[in-house]
Amino acid sequence: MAGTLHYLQTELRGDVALVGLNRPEKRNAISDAFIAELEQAVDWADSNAKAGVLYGNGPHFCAGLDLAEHVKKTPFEGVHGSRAWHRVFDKLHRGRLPWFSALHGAVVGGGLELASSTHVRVADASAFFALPEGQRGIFVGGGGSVRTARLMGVARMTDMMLTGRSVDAETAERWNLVQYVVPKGEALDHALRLATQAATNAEISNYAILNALPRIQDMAADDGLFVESFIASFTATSPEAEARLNAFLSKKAGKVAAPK
Ligand code: 1HE
Repeated sequence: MAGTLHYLQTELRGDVALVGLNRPEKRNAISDAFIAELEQAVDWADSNAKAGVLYGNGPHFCAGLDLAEHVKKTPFEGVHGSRAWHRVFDKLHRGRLPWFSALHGAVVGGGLELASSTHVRVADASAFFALPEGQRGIFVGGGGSVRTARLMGVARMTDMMLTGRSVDAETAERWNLVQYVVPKGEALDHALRLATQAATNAEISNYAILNALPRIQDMAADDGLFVESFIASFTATSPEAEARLNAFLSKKAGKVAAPK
């Protein structure tokens, strides 16, 4: 897989799949062919890794939808394009692996929708976030109205889309768009460290975290508690859980550390 794609760079680092957006001359703008390759890369990562890191080559993470390609599409082609983004981003968001994104420079439009499909976002101090769809005469089409709106809330997303406002990394962290802000140039290393750590978790726990938490959030409280009890019991009775619990009880597993 490594080196066989045109728009993406893939590499395995231990149990972590690194996927680099690699169309820097167009600021990693996402075309149909780009989305098709991203699907291949996610499938490859699912089969070969226990966690993934997404990052962008060049001065920006991602400029969003390839507007040069989009302007030539019919409305129905646009629908199919949007549905392809949904399918691929859903593979990221509710798939097998925890995905970490390393963000720098522009994280805009579909680039922010892509980042919203990863589970943990690490921004460096150069990152800025915007949803310029309103200015371009279009709407979000890569799952932003579902995922990005759930992260920062509808009021903030409405403001960003109506006013074209761009927000910096610190604001994005306050708004729950990203979980970490690190110095310029350090996002990839930081995301890789986090992914390496997550890759050591029990796979069944990671799967439940990725697939159950967002679904339970969308349920009524009573339904969520009921579903939670079954997932808790199912994961706790797995052989891997038994081994990990016994390792702790026999003092062979690490304790929880206080934050530094
Ligand atoms: C592009 C794109 C693109 C750059 N589609 N070609 N996204 C946007 O509205 C963002 C549009 N882009 C920008 O605002 C800027 O390019 C950036 C702030 C991201 C970067 O600025 P800069 O100065 O580093 O680069 P540049 O000179 O503007 O761009 C370099 C080249 O990339 C240039 O092409 P060139 O042939 O003149 O060299 C740009 O035209 C090209 N380029 N961005 C196509 N997006 C599923 S729905 C999602 C809806 C959306 O994503 S809407 C938001 C679209």
